[in-house]
This record gives sequence, structure tokens and C-alpha cells, in this order.
Amino acid sequence: ADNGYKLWLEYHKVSNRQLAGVYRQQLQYMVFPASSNPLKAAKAEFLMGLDGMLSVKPTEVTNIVSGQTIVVGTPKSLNALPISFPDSIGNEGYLIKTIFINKKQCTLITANTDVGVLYGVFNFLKLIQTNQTISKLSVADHPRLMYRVLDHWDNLNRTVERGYAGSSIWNWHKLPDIVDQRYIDYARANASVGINGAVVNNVNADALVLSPQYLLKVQALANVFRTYGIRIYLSIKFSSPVELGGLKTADPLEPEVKKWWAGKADEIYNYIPDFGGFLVKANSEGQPGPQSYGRTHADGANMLADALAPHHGIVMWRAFVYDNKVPDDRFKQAYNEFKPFDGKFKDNVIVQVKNGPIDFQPREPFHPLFGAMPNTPLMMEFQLTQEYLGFSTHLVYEAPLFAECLQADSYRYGKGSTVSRVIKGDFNKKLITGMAGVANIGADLNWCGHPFAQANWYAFGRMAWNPDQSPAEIAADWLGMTFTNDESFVSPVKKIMLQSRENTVNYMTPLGLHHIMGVSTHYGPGPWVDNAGRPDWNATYYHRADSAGIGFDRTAAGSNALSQYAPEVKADWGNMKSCPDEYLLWFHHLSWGYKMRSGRTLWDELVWRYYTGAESVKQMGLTWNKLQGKIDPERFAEVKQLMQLQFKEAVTWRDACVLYFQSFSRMPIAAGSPKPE
Ligand code: GCW
Repeated sequence: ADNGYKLWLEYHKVSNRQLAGVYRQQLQYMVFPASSNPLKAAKAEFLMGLDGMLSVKPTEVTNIVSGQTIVVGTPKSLNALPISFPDSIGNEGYLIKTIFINKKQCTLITANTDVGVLYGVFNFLKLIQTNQTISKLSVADHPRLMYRVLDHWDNLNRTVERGYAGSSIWNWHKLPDIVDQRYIDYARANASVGINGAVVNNVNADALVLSPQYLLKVQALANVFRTYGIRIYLSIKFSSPVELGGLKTADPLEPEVKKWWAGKADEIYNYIPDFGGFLVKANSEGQPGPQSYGRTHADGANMLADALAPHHGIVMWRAFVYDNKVPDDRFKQAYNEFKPFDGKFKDNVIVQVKNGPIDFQPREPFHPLFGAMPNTPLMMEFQLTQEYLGFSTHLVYEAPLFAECLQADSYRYGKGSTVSRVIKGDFNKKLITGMAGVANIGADLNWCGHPFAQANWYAFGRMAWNPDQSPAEIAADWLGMTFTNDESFVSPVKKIMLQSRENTVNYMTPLGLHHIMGVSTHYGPGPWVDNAGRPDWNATYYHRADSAGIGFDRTAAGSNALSQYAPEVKADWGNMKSCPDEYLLWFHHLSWGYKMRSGRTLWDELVWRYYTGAESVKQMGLTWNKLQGKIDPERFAEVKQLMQLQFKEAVTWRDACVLYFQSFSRMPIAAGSPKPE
């Protein structure tokens, strides 16, 4: 076994012989002329997939043999054949169809562009990987978002900020001369789910990345990615004109600063003609930015946008800003700083907003900026790396977390104005659109540390392509492609995956608790932290437990953060009677004896959740143990050990939090709670 290196592109043998026979029958011949790099890559992938799954290699022909031929290409590459299709699939969409061409039946994979064909090929292979029939196909698909980007928080010394899967996959030392096979496999995996961009360095950026030496290295990566439809982007340090250029200032309104960036952009595009653009973290957590010169986010972003515009590059400007010098509730800062600049950003700026207002917690309400800036493109930022979700030790399938945010109703354009619709630009067609995922990839043999963490990379790609896809379907596809299509494995493990995030919320931060992890590591419980150097790094700042009760009052009586939402949302969450249990302590400070929907007191409910959370991890392990023999022994054993460790840590979370909060509630652990070990 490869221990997971091949990800969901393992192409294991189709075990159902009858089905394999039918597939082979229809794939005896192919019309697949390939002269461009993407088409060559598509063809190589196609042949590799068929060889792996069916041990078949279609014979190359120029004329269709009816019922036994697959035809792959664009109208241009297939110019000998009369092919037409709707425009609606755009530049990256594709069609997979059973049709008649010149009166002969065939399977056609086609698109407007070579990269569209590549996507079509991956999706055709997926049909076989998941054992679907291919005899009467009519698939037309296209991405709903334009920029589908992985953000690597990788430093130039190969450490990875919040990375739990080994060192960075980018070997800067050996680049540009050594092009690791990993870069190609990385690009294949991304293309297979439609990811079309990669920011290769940390948002806490090093100015050095813009030096000629590094641009050569970046160019070597870009040359690999291009074949797979992936553009490369860089995180930039706002003070680069000073640090790298020797200027006295990085003030975005200074002509010499503008000139420096424009020159730098020209230089980059000389190396990389299809360079994607810049990602910027400015004036947050100590990073430099326009505010350091008395200028605004819009001044900073627009200056960079001007430098990139002649080359069609974009600026992804992050809204994750907070600062202990700004008093008040950290929840509110991004909205306060960005909302006033709605409509003030250039067309090629997209404001990148984390899914929630604090920081990638196990559960957060959706960020109040979604829907609040009608004239500004907003790019969703999800975190795949499990900074607050047990690193790569805990099994947490994140698609339900993504879906919960995407399907939340902002009410900003009336009922049904979901976050998904906002980021798709449904309410303002002029805007560019996108989704970013903070990568969970490292140099570990299996890329992501935990075998199941691969599912988060996979699910991110699928949801960036179409944010409304169902987590359950994505999980089933991933399991089939990664492990086996055996229902007796897929069905229980899919259940495990779908339940996993809620389990983790329960044993870490139930009922709307947040940011009570160990200070700075963000691993393990730390509800007692109250001397972390700044108030908003303290757990006590967030849970506010005292002898009377627990929770952060964000109603008008408290920080009033709720006023940043539409009136409907504010009314719903602002009233403790209608506020869902899941968000309760995000918005309310309640007494320990408060009566919950379940009939239990708040204290009993809290205890019950912690115990249920830990218990469900134990159950997950028991389910897994019964599946021995259904997949390769290596990954089976690895996951088994990980689940045992996860259980141990879930118990630690439970006991630490229950005992700590009990020192305030002074109430007993009710009979009927699941028993401790
Ligand atoms: O989640 C927090 C992390 C920081 C990170 C920051 C950010 C890259 O703890 O490590 O820095 O967010 O998103 O900028």
C-alpha cells in the first residue's frame, strides 16, 4: 500500500467484474488528440486511471467505432469531428455525454478550453472510481466561483504556521533546479477537484519572496501548475518597498511606493505571465499595513490593485484584522473597519473574510460582513488545517462546518440570502468571486497527517467549485475513491465523518463556547487562561464564567455585536428563547440554572454535552475496529491508533472543562450523564 500518498487518485481495481466488463466494452477505442500540456496531462491521467481500475488501454483511432469509443477534447483539438455544446459551461466547465457523432454512438468529454477537458477527464474517472454507470451520460458542470484557491501558510524555511503534516512541501532550497514529483502530484490532486490557484507562502509574509532569487523558484512551481490550470499567487509583506526596495516608506499614497510596486509587478509577470496576484494580511497581529501610515485598507489594496491590473492580477485583501489596542469586542473589529469601505475597492480587489468573526473555532456564527458589503466582492476563507480542531490527531470532517456557514441566511437581501449566494455574487453580478482554504498539506507521506484530513482538502475543492454540494455526497465519493466502494465500509464510515465535527464541538466548545484552547498552541483545553499578554487571547475573555453564569453577552446590553447582523438575524440570535443552543453562549451570558430546551439546566446541559462528545469518540473507535480487513492494514491500523489518542484527548477536554467550570457553578455532575471512564 502507498499509505495514502496517492490520495483520492489511487485508481484501485474495480472489484465488481461484471461492471468492469461493461466499462471495458465502452472504452475500447479513443479519439484523444493531445498537443497542449493540459491535454497531454489529461490524456496521461486518463490512461493511468483506466490502467489502474480496469487494466485497459483504449486503442487510439481517428474514426469512432460505434458504442465502444470515447472522444475527448475541445472543438478545436477535435476539429475533424462536428461538435457543439452550450456556452453556459464557460471557460472551465465541461460536458460528459453519450451522443451520436456522424451517426456513431460514443462517449464525449468536451469543454471550451483544454483545462475544462482536464476537469472533464477527472470527473469521468470519478464516475468509474465510484462505480457509476457510464452508458447514458449527460453531465454538464461548471464552477460557481471564479477563484478557488489554497492558501499555504508555508514559511521560506519550510516551517508551516499551524501546519501539522510535516514541513512545507516546497523545497525552496532545491528550487528552481529540482522539481519534485510531489509538485506534480499536488497539482493533479488540485485539478481533480477544480482548485485553480495556490498561494504558496504564509500570510505572515517574508519580503524576501519578492527577490529575484525567489521569483525564479516561484517561476519553477508556476511552470508545473500551469499545465493543471492552477495559477500561482504570493503573500506579500506590505513593507516590502522598505525592506527589499530600500525606500524610506511603504506609504501607499507615495508616488515612489506606487512605482516600486508597479515595477515589481512587471518583474513578476516577466517570470510568470499568468501570475495570479497578491494575498495581503495588513495591520493585523503585528503585520505592517496602510494604517501604519495613516492610510486605509482601501488605500493599500487599491494601490496594489493598480500595480497588478495591467497584467490581470488580483489582490486578495484579508479582513482578519484585530488588535488589542482597539477596545471593545474583537468580534466587531473586521466589520467596523471594512463596512465603511464598501464600494471603495478597485474591481480587481476581493476582500477575504474568514467564515466566522473570531478565528476558525469549532463552531462560529457566520461572519457579519457576509451580505453587509453589497458592492464589494467577498471571498470566503475556510481553514482546512485543524488549528482549533485537534491538529492532525483528531478526525474532524469539515464539510458540515463549511456547509453550515454557506447555508446560513444573512437576510441582507430578504429571506434566502444565504452566505453561499452572497459569495457567488448572486446579488451583484459585477463582482469577482472566490473561496480560499488554508491548506492542511505538508511533507508527510500521506500529505495531511491524518488519513481522514485528506477529506478536508478534497471537500474544500468540491465546495469551492459548487458551494451548495452536500457534505454527505462528498464524503461518499471521497471514501469510494480513497478506500473502497464496499458499502459495508462506506456506510458506517460516512456516518462517522458526518458526525465527527459535532462530536468535537461537544467535547471542546459546546453550546457556543469559543476560544478556550491552550494559549498560542490552540491545542488542548485552556479555559483558565487569563494572562496571555493581551485580553483577547485569554479564554476568560470569551467564556466569562463567574459564580452567576457563563457566556459572552453580545446583545445590546453587552457588546452589541449582534447589531452587525440583519435585523432578522439579530432578533433571532438576540433572544435567548429563539437563539439555537449551538450559538447560545456566543451571544448570551446565562445563569447556571437557566432552563434549556432539553429541560436540563444550563450546567447539566453543558456537562451532558462534554460527556456525550467524549463518549461518541469512543463509539467511533468501536465502529472503526469492526471494519478491520475491509481496507489496507496500514491505514486501518493508523486510524485505529489515532482514534484511541483522540478519545484520550477528548476525555482530557471533558474533564478539564467540566472541573474548571464546576469551580464557578458549584453544582454536581448529574446522575444520568454518561459515566466517566
Ligand atoms: O488563526 C490565527 C492563527 C495565526 C494566523 C492568523 C491569521 C497566519 O493563530 O497563526 O496567522 O490567524 O489568519 O492571519
